[in-house]
Amino acid sequence: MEKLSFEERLSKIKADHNALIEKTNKEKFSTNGIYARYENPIVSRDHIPLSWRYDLNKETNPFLMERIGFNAAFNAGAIKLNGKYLLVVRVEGNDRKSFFAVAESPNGIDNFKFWDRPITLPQNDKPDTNVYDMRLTQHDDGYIYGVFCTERKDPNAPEGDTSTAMAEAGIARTKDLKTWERLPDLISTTGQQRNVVLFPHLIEGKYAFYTRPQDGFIDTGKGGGVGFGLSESIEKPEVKEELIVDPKTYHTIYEVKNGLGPAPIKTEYGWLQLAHGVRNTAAGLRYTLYMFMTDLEKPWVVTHKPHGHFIAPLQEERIGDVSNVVFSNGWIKDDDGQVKIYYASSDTRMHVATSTVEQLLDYCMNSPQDKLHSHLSVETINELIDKNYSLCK
Ligand code: M1P
Repeated sequence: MEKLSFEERLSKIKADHNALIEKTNKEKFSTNGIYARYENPIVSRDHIPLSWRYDLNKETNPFLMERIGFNAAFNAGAIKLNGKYLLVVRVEGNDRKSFFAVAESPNGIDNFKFWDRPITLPQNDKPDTNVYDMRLTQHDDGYIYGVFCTERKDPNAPEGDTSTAMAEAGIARTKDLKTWERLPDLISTTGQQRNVVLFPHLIEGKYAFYTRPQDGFIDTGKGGGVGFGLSESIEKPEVKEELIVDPKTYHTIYEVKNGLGPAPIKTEYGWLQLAHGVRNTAAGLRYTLYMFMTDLEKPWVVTHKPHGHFIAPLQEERIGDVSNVVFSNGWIKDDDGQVKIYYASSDTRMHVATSTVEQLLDYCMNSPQDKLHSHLSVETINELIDKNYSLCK
């Protein structure tokens, strides 16, 4: 291939980058009628600004090499602020460290552009080794909270074990996603926590958290299930009791573990909840998304739960750094009831799916439940066939 000069290379890299960011995204036809997928991923490592990657000075970087490499951009929290759709993206460097960076779009489905710099997250006494998967909650107290996983080396790991980690829930708050105040990590009843989400209202005058108690870093052990607990204070967050809202269950799509996605969406019929479920396969773990609803006044009580998965990895979504995974920790409800569901595929890139509150309620309230046995699944299918019988003639 013809060797390009520094200037030619720079101009090509800039043109390709702008074309990617400005590419319009088209809705695909939705066969399921519940939500629609889109043609293109909305954020990927290729969206990372050039000024984070290249030394753009010809003197110090004559080959115009990438000086800092990025591996993935995924698992984003989401919020709409001042009319803009903002994602707090988990960006992972080639060095395996994740951090947070805001990507902004005017319409929530394309033209996502990273802000000039990543988020500077203040550290507390125990510095984070790695941070990821921030859930954003606009709380009644006026702050936007970001609850995320902070990972550090397990102090009890045997000598020579350089991979066993401890996962805890880190908490930071902001009003503009630019300046962040770090609060202490959540203290809870189990050794480890991931997938912790702050509920937007106080309950009995206390801050309420959805949790995911687990015994180990990967294995939930005796723990597992989406939990719920109250904390007297947010400045000294501690949940002394966790009740299980939605347990992991034998031979389901959440048989190994599950965890809440974004903060729930309030509707007149209850809270819409999005979560991920993990099952075993011969090819390893498979992560899919599922939905349920909880009671308006008692958001720890499940009222409706459709069977099986809501979104599973499809086609190119199935392949990536950690294949066969979809994961979501962000969605945005617009004032007109449109819902933008942000999900990552295979720990690699971000996608959007769109639906409405009305469709999601219909899905949750009118889809059959998982009756946990094959013969009962057949019974449910036959009920639908009976209902349709005269209509099919
Ligand atoms: O690799 C899949 C996901 O694994 C973890 O999720 P969970 O805590 O439920 O196992 C997280 O590390 C998540 O970031 C990742 O997408």
